[in-house]
Amino acid sequence: MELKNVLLEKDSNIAVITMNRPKALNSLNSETLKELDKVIEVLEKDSEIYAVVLTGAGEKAFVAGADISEMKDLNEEQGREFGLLGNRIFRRIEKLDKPVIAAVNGFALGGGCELAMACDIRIASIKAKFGQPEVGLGITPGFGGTQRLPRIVGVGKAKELIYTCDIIKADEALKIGLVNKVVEPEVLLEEAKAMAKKIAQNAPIAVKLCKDAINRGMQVNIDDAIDIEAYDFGKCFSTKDQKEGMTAFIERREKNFQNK
Ligand code: DAK
Repeated sequence: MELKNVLLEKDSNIAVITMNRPKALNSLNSETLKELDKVIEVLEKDSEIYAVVLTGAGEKAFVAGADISEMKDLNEEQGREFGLLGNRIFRRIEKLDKPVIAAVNGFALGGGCELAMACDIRIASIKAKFGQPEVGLGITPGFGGTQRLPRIVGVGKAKELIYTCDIIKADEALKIGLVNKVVEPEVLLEEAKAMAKKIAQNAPIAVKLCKDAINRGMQVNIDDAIDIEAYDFGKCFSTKDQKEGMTAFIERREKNFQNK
């Protein structure tokens, strides 16, 4: 598949995905969603990539939501199909076996905010703006907003943002825990890549298992969650990287992880 709306670049052990429809503020039409799906599939199979950065092309938007002009005339069945397509891809990002950092460079509205929330970590430029404007368009958030936003910022704040369609700036997003960090626009990508590189220095399988344990553990009761952690902890001892990490510590030398 030829990619034009979504770009993928690799830089040693990290990958950068760029949503690339700046004329329409990187909004998500079905073509873009299908390209994103393809890119995620490529990354799922790439054992040399340990962390991913996801950003938007241009200076204005990360992703300004689902494409309203495409959605406008959908019937009930087509609307459901569009929603299922987006949800399947966002879930695929959430379950990807490497951390994904959203570098939010501008508007992250509707499906754009939902895309950022499907990532593990969000770093925002001071120019970023977040919101779920769907009820103002006569729809509910359709790509997980009603589910992920309350899990990230708490039920009360999520309800306020979703019911009012308020658009909040990066500093407010930081205050409510929607983003991890706010930086100047010129250094956003650099900061996100630096964090990705820092993650990529650690044992990739251990990082992957942490993502799995946190994501699955947050959905179940604490006893089951601790079982998930114990199982993933045990799995580490079947890896060469666990032996390498501990041996390097004892021998006081640099570690050399191999994702094995
Ligand atoms: N869709 C399509 N085109 C968009 C767009 C969008 N979401 N956002 C912007 N654009 C296009 C504009 O139409 C314009 O195109 P031209 O007129 O130049 O051809 C170009 O991008 C530049 O936008 P503006 O001229 O409007 O730029 P401004 O700086 O004046 O305003 C803005 C920027 C971000 C405030 C404004 O563009 C805006 O309000 N955009 C819409 C934001 C929004 O409401 N986003 C949420 C979309 S709803 C579901 C599945 C999914 C969803 C729901 C249900 N199921 C089926 C279950 C998700 C829904 C959403 O995401």
